[in-house]
Amino acid sequence: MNDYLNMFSLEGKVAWVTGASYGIGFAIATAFAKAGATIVFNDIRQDLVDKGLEAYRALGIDAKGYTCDVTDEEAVQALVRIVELEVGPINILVNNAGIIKRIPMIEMSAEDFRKVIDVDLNAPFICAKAVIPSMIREGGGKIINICSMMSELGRETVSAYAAAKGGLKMLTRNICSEYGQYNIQCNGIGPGYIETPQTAPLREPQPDGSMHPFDAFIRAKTPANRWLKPEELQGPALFLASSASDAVNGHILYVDGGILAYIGKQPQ
Ligand code: NAP
Ligand code: GCO
Repeated sequence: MNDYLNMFSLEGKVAWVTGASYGIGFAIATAFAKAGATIVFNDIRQDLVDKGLEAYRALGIDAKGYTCDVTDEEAVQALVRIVELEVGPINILVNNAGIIKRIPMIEMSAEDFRKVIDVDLNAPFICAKAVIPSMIREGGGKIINICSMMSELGRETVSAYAAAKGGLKMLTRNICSEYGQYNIQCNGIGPGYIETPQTAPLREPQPDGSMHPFDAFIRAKTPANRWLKPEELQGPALFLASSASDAVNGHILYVDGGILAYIGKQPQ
């Protein structure tokens, strides 16, 4: 039994999770730490990093936190150099940092569109590019890109996000194609609708006390009939970060409570 569990061990590994002070990134990093990895995370503001450091400490995790904007290539390259010196070469990268702007497309400025593409698509390219050379030197590595339902589906108001997350799916396949020969596995996780600050506006109670209409919409679309929790991404992320998935490459693992398999709740 233990041999099987050892496949999921991250003992001795350094894992960098971007934007991991809270939310999905925090949940994933926490699981990696419990599996033995040293955790490196960054966030865009120092106060978020401090909040993250405190949250990790509260769980007994000695994470290393850095302030870094993942869209800034020079800052990312500098961060990776510092981490290599202070912690060691990065074996696992999770491109988690992301933003969404919910604006009807014809009302959206080109600047806002570019901003979303910058954080959700260009930054995963920048971060992966920064760690792949040392992964090659070290004989392999794991890259996990946090995709979305919007890697497959469209929805009103999320044109930039869908374009970025669809692009991230193809970046995942391309990193696999280009660097699989160096024992680098690059896979994606496509979360369904997860209870985090990013989706808080879609779950806000209404002035009359009723739930936001988006809540019923998502439940009707999800065979599990509920929102998912960040912790439900821990097992899938651990699988993709560990040697248990060494033959899995270029795959998007949708963790969506069944949304993509389902046409939606039929009328009663
Ligand atoms: P979140 O709660 O908004 O957390 C995202 C984190 O990334 C925040 O700490 C954010 O900082 C940080 N960040 C944003 N821009 C950054 C930048 N330029 N540099 C460094 N850090 C930056 O999001 P989440 O819901 O946990 O989502 C995490 C990932 O999963 C995102 O890629 C998201 O698109 C994806 N996802 C989420 C869901 C969902 O239902 N929640 C579903 C599918 C996919 P700030 O607080 O300053 O913005
Ligand atoms: C939206 C959501 C998305 C989802 C997620 C789906 O407006 O559709 O906020 O961000 O949470 O990405 O997988």
